[in-house]
Amino acid sequence: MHPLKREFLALGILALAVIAFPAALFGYQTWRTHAEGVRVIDLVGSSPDRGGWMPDAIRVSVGERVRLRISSPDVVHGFEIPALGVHVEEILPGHVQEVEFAATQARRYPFACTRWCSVDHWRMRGVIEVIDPSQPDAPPPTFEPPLYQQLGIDIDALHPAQNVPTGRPSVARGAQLNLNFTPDFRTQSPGDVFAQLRADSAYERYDDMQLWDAIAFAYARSAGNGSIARGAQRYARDCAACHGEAGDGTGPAGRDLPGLMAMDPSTEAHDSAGMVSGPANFTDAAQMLGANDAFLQGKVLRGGMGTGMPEWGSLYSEQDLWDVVAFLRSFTFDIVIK
Ligand code: HEC
Ligand SMILES: [Cu+2]
Repeated sequence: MHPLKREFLALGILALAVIAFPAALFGYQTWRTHAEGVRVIDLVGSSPDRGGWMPDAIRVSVGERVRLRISSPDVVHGFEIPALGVHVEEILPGHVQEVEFAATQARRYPFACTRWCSVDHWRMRGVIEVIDPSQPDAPPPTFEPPLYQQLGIDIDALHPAQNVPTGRPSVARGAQLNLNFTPDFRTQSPGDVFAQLRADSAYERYDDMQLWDAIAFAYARSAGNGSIARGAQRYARDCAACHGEAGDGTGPAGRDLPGLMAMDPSTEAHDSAGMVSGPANFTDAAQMLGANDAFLQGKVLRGGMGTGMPEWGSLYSEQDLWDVVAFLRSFTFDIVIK
């Protein structure tokens, strides 16, 4: 071959490698995206101290088919868009997990990591904003105010019960008593119910502990086994790292949280300035029995606003919130979870 010809050939091959191959790849990807009518979005999840979700805000249109290609450069994460029923159990470092969805409603869909990937894990959240191109300025959907607001409850106030049982109220013992009352625990705290029963002459022959047992039983019955069991799973996944497996507020991720709100020094962990510096202790019977379910649900829904208690209202359904609240009662009442 003539040396010049050889050079042209080499150049030709080089050009093919430099231009044609990437172009073909690009073309393939665009073809793949468009041919299937799917918009592909890469989502990278790192622990919050390394940046969290990137991107953490995604904008798509109503009805648009979206494929998320999720990967992790550091540790194992999970992924969830609760309101769309999208759930990925595990995102292993170095692997790409794909999920698809199409949202039919124009609204914000928060998403989150579901694994305790670091102490700051609960900050690993993002949002998918679904817009309707034909109505870009449509007002956001209105929601009914949560029960604690409707009842005018101050969820930042202390709430000790007037009376505290000498032992742990037992659902099993309460069942034996066969007392028939069905309080509304959403609006009445167990302490309120106790005060009413104690003031009622019909219950004179029962001692205080018996009344508490009966209240524990009435609570377990009204919440239902399924709700308490589902709440137990959520608690283990989302709360135990701060509040502790035993509910005593000593979880590893609960240390060194900002404590901006001074509560009662006798009931909560405090820093040197006397501020609340730790997660609530659910084995503190006085506080728990003095709170109705609307209070507890409100706190979980809204969060602590600066105390380190995250808000869960954007990720949990109404039922999820009541479930986890029902489970919190098992730290005060002796409930067998089936
Ligand atoms: C990052 C740590 C952290 C996580 C995770 C966390 N909490 Fe908390 N939580 C706190 C702190 C700190 C407080 C105390 C300050 C406050 O009440 O805002 C608190 C307070 C609360 C209270 C108020 C108790 C009372 O008597 O006033 C409830 C109820 C509660 N948490 C429930 C939950 C539930 C349920 C979850 C899981 C879905 C959860 N928390 C997850 C840190 C956390
Ligand atoms: Cu995480």
